[in-house]
Amino acid sequence: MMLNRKNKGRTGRLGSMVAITAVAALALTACNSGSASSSDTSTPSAGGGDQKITFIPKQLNNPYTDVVLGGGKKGATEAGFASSQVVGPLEASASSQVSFINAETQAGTNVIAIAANDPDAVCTALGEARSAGAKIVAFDSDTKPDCRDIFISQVVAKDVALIQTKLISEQIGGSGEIAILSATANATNQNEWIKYMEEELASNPAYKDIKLVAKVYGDDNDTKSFQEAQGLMQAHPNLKGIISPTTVGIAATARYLSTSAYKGKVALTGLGLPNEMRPFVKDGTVKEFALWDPAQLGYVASFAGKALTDGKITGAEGDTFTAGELGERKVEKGGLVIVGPPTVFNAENIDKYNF
Ligand code: RAM
Repeated sequence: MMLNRKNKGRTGRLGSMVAITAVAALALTACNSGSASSSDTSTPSAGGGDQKITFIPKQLNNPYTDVVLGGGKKGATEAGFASSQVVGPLEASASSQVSFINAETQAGTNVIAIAANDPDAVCTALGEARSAGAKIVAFDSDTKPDCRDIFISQVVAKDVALIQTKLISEQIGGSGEIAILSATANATNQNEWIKYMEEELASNPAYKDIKLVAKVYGDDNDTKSFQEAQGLMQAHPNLKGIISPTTVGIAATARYLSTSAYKGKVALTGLGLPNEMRPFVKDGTVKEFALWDPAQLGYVASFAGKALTDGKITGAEGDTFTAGELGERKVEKGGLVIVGPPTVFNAENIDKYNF
């Protein structure tokens, strides 16, 4: 469990919950097939009347999503929602979340927490949900700011980019061709990180000998990501490194590299789940990568949703609310709430983390 320094002593219980809730969420999504799924996870009310929160992740069947939603469910119970549930598409395509939002509007759900697959495509549906009285919490991947009340962001977006450019530069010795293997082409979060990476590569003299030669999209689909990694190596024989700012992409790319002639020769970094990346760190395919604690993202999103629906905050700059054992959070400019710092994982520390 990763800790925010100021909250260190207080996060133990959340940490022990992560593994349990992640397993439960995995079990739920494993039962789903077809193009849409839902899981009702009603929990007893702790004073929230009949208030309901529904999480709509980018997609189900993504281990990252499962960890986020484990934290979200725990947060929902502690914050006092009468029930929490997860619904969402199996693919992270731009408009795939619209029908789920509409169903929540019909159901009179108090809080819709959404990781947007596209910043614009969800806006009309979210506007209708808000007209019907729902509060909208974006988490992980933002909507256009005027389509939601608040955005729970894992880490300052620019810092997510900077850590990855630094890691790839270190791993390729500061020069050579690199590529980015991202999630979907519309993903708000990945696109913002990539924008900052490109700016940094272009403006920081330390990176003047690094050349970004390709950006490809694995759509947060394991098979497509694996094939894109393979394609990159064929198209760019001089490639020295790959940044994959998505847990699905980095795991698939690591799997491809680990049994190829490029293992240990072509560097791979980005954002990964320690539990998925552990074998590839141990076998020498990957040296270092980064992430934050996904459970904390869902946990804070639930408390933000409760504060909004109770009228305690509006999402305005300077608003504060208490996120359970993670303590007080402040809303920054643009309705932004930052959850925690990124952590870098490598062979020395990876066994300390279980998510
Ligand atoms: C994938 C998703 C998610 C992102 C992580 C890092 O699981 O694209 O949105 O935050 O990677």
